[in-house]
Amino acid sequence: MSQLLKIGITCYPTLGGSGVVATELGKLLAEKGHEVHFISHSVPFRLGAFKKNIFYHEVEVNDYYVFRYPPYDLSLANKMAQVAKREKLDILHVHYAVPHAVCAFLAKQMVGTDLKVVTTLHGTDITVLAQDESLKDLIRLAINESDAVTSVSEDLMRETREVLDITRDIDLTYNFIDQRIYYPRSVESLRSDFAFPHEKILMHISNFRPVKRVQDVVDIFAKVSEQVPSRLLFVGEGPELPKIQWKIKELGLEDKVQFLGKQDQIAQVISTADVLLLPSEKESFGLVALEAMACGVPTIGSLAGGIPELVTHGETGFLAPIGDTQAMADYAVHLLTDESLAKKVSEACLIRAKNEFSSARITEEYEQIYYRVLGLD
Ligand code: GMT
Repeated sequence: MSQLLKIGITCYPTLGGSGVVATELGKLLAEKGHEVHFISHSVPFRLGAFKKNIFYHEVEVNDYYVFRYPPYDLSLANKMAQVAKREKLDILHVHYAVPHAVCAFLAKQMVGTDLKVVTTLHGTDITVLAQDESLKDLIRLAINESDAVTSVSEDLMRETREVLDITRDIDLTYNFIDQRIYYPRSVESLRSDFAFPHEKILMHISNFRPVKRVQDVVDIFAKVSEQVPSRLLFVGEGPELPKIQWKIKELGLEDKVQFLGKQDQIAQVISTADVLLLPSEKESFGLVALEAMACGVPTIGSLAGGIPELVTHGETGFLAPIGDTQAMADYAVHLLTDESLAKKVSEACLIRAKNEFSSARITEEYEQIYYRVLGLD
């Protein structure tokens, strides 16, 4: 048996794909016998029930009156160092360069070089923050000083090198799904709550940030619903939501569109859909498309970021240039009106999710990285 490790994990613990990936990874590592210590400002939302080998350390922020902004990052760095020393951590695995890799860098200065830092890049830290001159040099330092850096897609890796002028090795570790949670299931009764049997369901799940181009989702649906009896379900909440609600009203689509808000049981919700729409402007990976894929639901989306590394055009979904809502609508009509094509694509989705993005495979890839930086490989 490989050596069991003590691993600290820091992520954004609230909603978001990076928090999901970090938390699910921690749970899987704990199942394999490693000791996992989450260090964050609140309990990661996907942590679930109390489990063996999982610990949580809360970062308390000093709100002293001279501070204009409470120094969360400094408190986090200090907490990382304290936990690392007390628990004798081998690894600090941080998700997001800003501020987490920077805090880990500081923690390592306090603890010593035996503590190894692994940084996983998820997207926004590079595609948005690294473009900001006020943060760029700091992000470059945190990445260069990490003992290993992983990226969730080749596209993000390329962009990291380009934007930050970084030449160091970066490991590719795709997002993954736990197949005990994401699998195709019969949801006929749930489905009948949202659509008549002859209608198709299109779905969009996101945090409704401008980068998700949710208005394109509405445009695609407006075109599809002219040709195919269908419904559109929105899952999630975020800044663009009011604009979208207004647009739906303006187009007279209210009867065909429902907003489900934030949902916990994403696997069940996705299983009600015939197709997922993901027309993002930027998407380093697109975890939601993988979750759909594992449930046998294909994605129609944009050729943005890492999406083409996940969705194989013509096999497990269909992709078009960013903003080309006509092409995306045409693909949707094609898929939704050809039953044998839909069945073939759905089956291809299940195979691809299982073969390429299983939790067992990706967890092992992360473990290999930990062993490598510790000199245990
Ligand atoms: O998509 C978001 O806005 C959330 C963001 C996050 O911080 O969790 O997601 C990013 O990380 C996910 C997990 O690696 C990826 O699947 C998403 O593609 C990525 N989002 C963007 O690149 C916009």
